[in-house]
Amino acid sequence: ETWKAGLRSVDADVNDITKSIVHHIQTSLARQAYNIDNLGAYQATALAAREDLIINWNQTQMTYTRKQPKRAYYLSLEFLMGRTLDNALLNLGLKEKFETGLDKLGFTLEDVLDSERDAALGNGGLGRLAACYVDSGATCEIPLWGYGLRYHYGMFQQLIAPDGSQLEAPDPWLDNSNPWEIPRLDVTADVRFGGHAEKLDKGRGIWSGGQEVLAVAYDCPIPGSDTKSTNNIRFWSARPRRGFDLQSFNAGDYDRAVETSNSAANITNVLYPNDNHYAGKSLRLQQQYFWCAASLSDIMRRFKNTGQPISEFPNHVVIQLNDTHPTLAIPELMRILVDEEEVPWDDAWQIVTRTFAFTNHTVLPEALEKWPVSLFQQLLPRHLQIIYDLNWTFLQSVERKFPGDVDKMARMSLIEEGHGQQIRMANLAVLGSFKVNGVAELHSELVRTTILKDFVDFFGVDKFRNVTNGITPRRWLDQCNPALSNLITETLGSRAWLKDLYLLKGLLEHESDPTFQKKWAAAKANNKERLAKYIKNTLGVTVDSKAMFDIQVKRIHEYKRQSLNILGVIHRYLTIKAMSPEERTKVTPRVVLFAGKAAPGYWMAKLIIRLIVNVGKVINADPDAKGILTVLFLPDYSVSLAELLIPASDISEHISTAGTEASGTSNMKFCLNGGLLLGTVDGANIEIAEEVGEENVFFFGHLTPAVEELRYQHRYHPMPVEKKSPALAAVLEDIMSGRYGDASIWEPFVNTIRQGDYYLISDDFDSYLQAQKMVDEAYTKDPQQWIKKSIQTTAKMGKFSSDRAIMTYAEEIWNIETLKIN
Ligand code: DL6
Repeated sequence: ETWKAGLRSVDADVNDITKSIVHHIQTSLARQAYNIDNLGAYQATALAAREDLIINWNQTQMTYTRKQPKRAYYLSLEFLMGRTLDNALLNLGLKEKFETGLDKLGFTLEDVLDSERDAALGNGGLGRLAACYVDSGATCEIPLWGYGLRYHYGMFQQLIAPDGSQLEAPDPWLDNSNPWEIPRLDVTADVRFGGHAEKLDKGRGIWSGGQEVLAVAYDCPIPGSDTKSTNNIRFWSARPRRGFDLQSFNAGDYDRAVETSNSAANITNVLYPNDNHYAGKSLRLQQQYFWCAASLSDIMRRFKNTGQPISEFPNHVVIQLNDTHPTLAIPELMRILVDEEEVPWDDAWQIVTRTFAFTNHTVLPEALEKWPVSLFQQLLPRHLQIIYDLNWTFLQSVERKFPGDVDKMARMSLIEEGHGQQIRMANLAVLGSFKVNGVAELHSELVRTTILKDFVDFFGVDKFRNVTNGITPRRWLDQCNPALSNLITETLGSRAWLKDLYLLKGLLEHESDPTFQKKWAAAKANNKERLAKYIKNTLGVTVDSKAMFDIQVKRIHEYKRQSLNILGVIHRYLTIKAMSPEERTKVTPRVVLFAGKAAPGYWMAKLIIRLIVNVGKVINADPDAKGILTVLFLPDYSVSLAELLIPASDISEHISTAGTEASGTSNMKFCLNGGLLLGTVDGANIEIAEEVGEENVFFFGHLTPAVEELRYQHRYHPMPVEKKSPALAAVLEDIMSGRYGDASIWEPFVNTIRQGDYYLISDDFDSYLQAQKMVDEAYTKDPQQWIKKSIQTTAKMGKFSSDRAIMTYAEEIWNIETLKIN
């Protein structure tokens, strides 16, 4: 009834929409329609669209309450959402009508969409994956909620100083208010820190004292595409339990009273800007516990409302742990069950181990979380007792299975012994979960055979599996690339491909049709021009949109080897410099684009950015390279910038040292948009090649099994770069010549390659150049063939929809059913 009583559906009238926007300008924003800027128009439009989302949201939640399906919860410290308005309008099927409505009011939808600030509550792939998964959950009508933290400051803003260095500025993204969140000031949880824990009989305990912090819920509706199913991410914000520390206040110590309230609110202040790197900060542990405790209390309350006995918990609830960050949810659920619900210890452990599933996202040792026992003792004394008790029983069973294998026991223990004991979160996550998965075939295999091998021996291989990542085709094609999306829809005759990505295969019928090829090329050209315009507006640089666009965008990390790319660029530059003017006319013109943030404390990554910027400056100013090579670093990479860059690539680079990139997801985005892939045999690159055909990707470099041996060689039998790769030696020499700035600046970087070369730059350099040569030839010699490759690539990307990935979780891990919302 509410639905019919005046809210829009897909057949809404444009006048309704215009009225609703004006209504929000006047009443929600308290402004006049004739005196409103783009930001105001955006806010009013968002509020108008939100009404539709909320109606669907209510309907969805009501259905869940009535039908009590088993529900999945995705616990992720990061949700890299980007902008919401465009996505919401597309999913509601109302984009065109809003466009017309805004036009009537004198605004362009494009300007209005551009006024939205990105919600950057994540670092990179892991957080963006979570955002794609909730989109797919709603689209596939799965009862799936996300739980996260409402950071006041998102991912820092990246600025580039005149000398090329990265500078960081805060991202107070909530300053203009956030129309997409619904504060639930009545949905709260008390979260305790510190105090002391006492053990009672039968494993039970009491935890008291310390400081209590209040978690307050903010809900963000997640609409599915072309369905009423609208799920939720519940973000927690920290508040002091009482406004003040009353004791200090009464004692006249006002400053101290304010400090307590500040320290509580600090918990959700800022997102830690580390990607694939564990920093061990106490506040981060507080964030993790705050979020796990609030989420579990919420989940438990909802479960109890069903009236089911506690033993039924795992039949109604499944919790996916996005990496080890939410591992504390395991001892927290134990604590709730044993201490609060008085469930016997063994029964409680049964419930816990039927509730959690764990996704590992990296095998890099520097990313594995280990928390000092001393910190736990101070902040979470009861959880420490629970972990010790779990470990005691666990190690006994290891001993029974592998008698006398003390090394194995030491490796598998939840506690690492050393100068100070540390808690191994990955071991705890595996012990407490019924399934563990990696994020691409190769990665899952490496998880099974390296970091978790002992656990595979102990639990059996069935507990360990793979779910290859995916991306949502709604945002990553339909929304970001309307030119191509429209062409695909026109060619396939409907938009059904957006919810069944395998339908893209239908494009293959047209791959040789010159008219279709022309249209395909025109869409790419359009996207390149759009990007060139952005570059002109932001950097003041003119790039030739007819040149090949070669793009590498991702976090800056040594393992991702932006260094290999820039060294290759210098090689290209030196080759051009050595050519005659006549020879230069035969060079395939290239625009090489980089973007990505370095963790503020990652000195070498920041030096790599500085090198890229300075190499770009020299090349872009050199008349010898004019028109054939342009190199740019685009500052402040974000989801929105990715939406502009990805559709414009001819070739994109995914060139990590083999075995280091768990999956990668931008590789999928580029290929879905018809960009070809240049990469190593790593992560999801391998499965992309399997799907699109090896003839359509440019592979190079050593394979994973060779890596260990090569590293051994570097350590014990180093070979001078001059001997291994004269081409690389010439590049390093050029850097040290001072052409790009004083040699002393770059020396530490050059030394990483000359000494140790952990990421195997010197081993892969020549093969990289060879692959680049093949890219040049393929692009220049037969442009039509290139277009065909591009069509084939898009057409064969069906597997990489996050709908496929989320359905695999639902059917094969969560054992959960879809639920239609009427
Ligand atoms: O699974 C999402 C994403 C992968 O695509 C990347 O390959 C991987 O590096 C990333 N992993 C992390 C791990 N960080 N932590 N913690 O971000 O996950």
